[in-house]
Amino acid sequence: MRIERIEQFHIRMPLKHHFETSFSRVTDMDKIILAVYADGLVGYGESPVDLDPYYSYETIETAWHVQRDFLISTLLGAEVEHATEIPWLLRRVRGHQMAKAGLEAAIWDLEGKAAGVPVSKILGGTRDQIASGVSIGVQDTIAELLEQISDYLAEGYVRIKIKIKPGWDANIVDVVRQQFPDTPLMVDANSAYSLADAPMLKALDKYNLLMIEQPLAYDDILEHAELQRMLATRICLDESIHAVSRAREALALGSCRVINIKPARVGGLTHARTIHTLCEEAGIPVWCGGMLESGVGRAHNVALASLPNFSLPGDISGSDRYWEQDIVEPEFSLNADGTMTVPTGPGIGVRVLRDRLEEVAVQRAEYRPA
Ligand code: OSB
Ligand code: MG
Repeated sequence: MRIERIEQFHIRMPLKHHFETSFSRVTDMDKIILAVYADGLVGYGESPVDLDPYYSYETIETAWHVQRDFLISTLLGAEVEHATEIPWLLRRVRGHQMAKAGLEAAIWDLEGKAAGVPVSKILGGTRDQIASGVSIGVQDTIAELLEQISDYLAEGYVRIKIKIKPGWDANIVDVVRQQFPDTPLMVDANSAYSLADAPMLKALDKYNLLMIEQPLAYDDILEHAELQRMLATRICLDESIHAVSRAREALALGSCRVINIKPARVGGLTHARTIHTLCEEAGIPVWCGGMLESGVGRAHNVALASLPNFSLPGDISGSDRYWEQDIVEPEFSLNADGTMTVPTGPGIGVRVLRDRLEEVAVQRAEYRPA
């Protein structure tokens, strides 16, 4: 297929409930949606960048710029047979993984639509349903946190992740565990600690957590290996794994026993699948993380999570956990057993609501070959 036209949308949707991590609190979600046109079809992808460079160095503005001035100009007019060719086509631009991933995702959708096959199947997915967990931010009070946990468990979520930060960590886990002794529970520190905090992290061993996500620096591999040797609880890496090479390093050094794969963080679904398989060969389970994506990014995440080594519940929650109305139909929703069904239609398998997309867009641009 020949890429004829590309659109960018900066969308903003108010969150039902603020989301606080160790690095920020957000009340709206801002993301970039890409529409790529070829052979009379349109494919959609999402770059789940934030307004600020706190989770990653990429922001809405850097991704918009790198896409507009470098990536989109490379893709327009290009003949592409498979989405797996995209990382190679875009290799001249270093880093900017999320900017690249949104474009690659749109081409995965296009490839699926052209072939009449779901993206999950092209990727090699084997599951019809994926297990759904929920990631709960830092709250103003412990009572609010406990209430949110009970509400999400009542809805059917099969795994609870709570965000921790200095002052909201072992004390909070202790209260949560008293109230929910058997719930599959984990914590995510988003790089809030250093090796000097090893005693507090070691003290978490007694709470039977599924794992501790990204306790140390956002780009660290070495100190996590040292910390993992000190802990009984598994370490899961998120931020540190921003490329296939970083996964190889972490596996070689024993920096973690689980990896959270976010396709956008590693440069797209092609690289995400490679990491999935490297981990499988190393006996390391993976799960699919989230970046508060709209239904477009969520659809790609669900497709990826249908691969066999995604054996732990991920952060892929129902659309209604985030906002009043999504930009796709049907919305992603939880089944009674805490699973989410992998769409079976061509491409991402959900329809993008064009009117809704335009309604939530705060900026848009369109590009054609020069
Ligand atoms: O660290 O996993 C994270 C959201 C934004 C940035 C980083 C993270 C998260 C989440 C939310 O934990 C997961 C989701 O529900 O999308
Ligand atoms: Mg995380």
